[in-house]
Amino acid sequence: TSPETEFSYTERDSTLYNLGVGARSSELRYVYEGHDDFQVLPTFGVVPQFDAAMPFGFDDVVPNFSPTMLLHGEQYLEVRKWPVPTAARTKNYAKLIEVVDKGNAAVLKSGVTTVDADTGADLFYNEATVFLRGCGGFGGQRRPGDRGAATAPNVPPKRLPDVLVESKTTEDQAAVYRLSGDYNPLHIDPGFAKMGGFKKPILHGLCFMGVVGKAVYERFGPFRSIKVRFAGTVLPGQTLVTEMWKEGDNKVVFQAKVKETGKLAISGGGAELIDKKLLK
Ligand code: HDC
Repeated sequence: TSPETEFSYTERDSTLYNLGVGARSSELRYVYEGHDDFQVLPTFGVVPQFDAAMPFGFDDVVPNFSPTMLLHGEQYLEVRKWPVPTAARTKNYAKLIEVVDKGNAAVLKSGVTTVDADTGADLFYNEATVFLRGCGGFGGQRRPGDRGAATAPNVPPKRLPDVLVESKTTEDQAAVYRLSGDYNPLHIDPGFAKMGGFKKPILHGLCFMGVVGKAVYERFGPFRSIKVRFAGTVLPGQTLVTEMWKEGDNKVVFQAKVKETGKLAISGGGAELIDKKLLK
């Protein structure tokens, strides 16, 4: 476990995050702090983890690490307080969960707990999986561990989706999203993107997780957890088509495709819904 780090955010950061994952100026509850129902989208919970001090260096745990070859593979987020505060002072604690050897690549999972620095109450828990191309073959474990909802495969049922939502991103989506704390040059610097094997900068995984999470939240309401696999890259300006299936009383399984190519961007999506009556 790492030393704790502090991360504070304000209503301005909440609005900037909402804009970064596709909120429009017509959606006043996301962009105007004076609105009666002003709120930050629940996937904001992935933001504080970026300030956590990781208790390891990539070079210490995998061979051949290169920042240009790092891709975000999966993300699991627990939202432990509703409504999500639109401003808070937080403390963050990070841990290394596991490093999996996929042959060509390594898959590294880390966890970050975020608590309210003033009350000590839990706010968020995150598990991030990074896919480290060219870092495998070190003789490590081949399969990730099973940690319930954090690792559930969330296979969509065979029937047609119950709900389908199209969300167009803008050409400037990554340039805005990065201001929420992921300054990886892969999303803004054409030269860096080329070194990583991409013709141009690609969208942050957590940006399109936010776009898709917004669709899930707006149709199904608050969730206690959300998990995604980043199955394919997305370019700023492309349109995401989110397909959702309600399974039982409190689960939504979802995936998202890039409309322009038909390719999967998010697979194995799952959200565990909260009974709204419990929030009153
Ligand atoms: O799926 C491929 C891909 O390109 N996915 C999209 C990646 C992407 O666009 N991510 C978002 C952008 S990058 C980003 O946002 C970085 C960010 O700035 C920093 C994040 C920092 C987070 C830290 C927070 C604190 C790809 C390349 C990932 C895999 O494709 P292939 O190489 O073709 O793999 P494949 O042959 O299908 O499978 C090989 C084994 O790997 C497992 N696997 C596949 N995709 C995975 C994955 N594991 C985790 N995550 C994924 N996305 C497969 O299951 C397979 O395992 P096995 O051999 O055991 O079956």
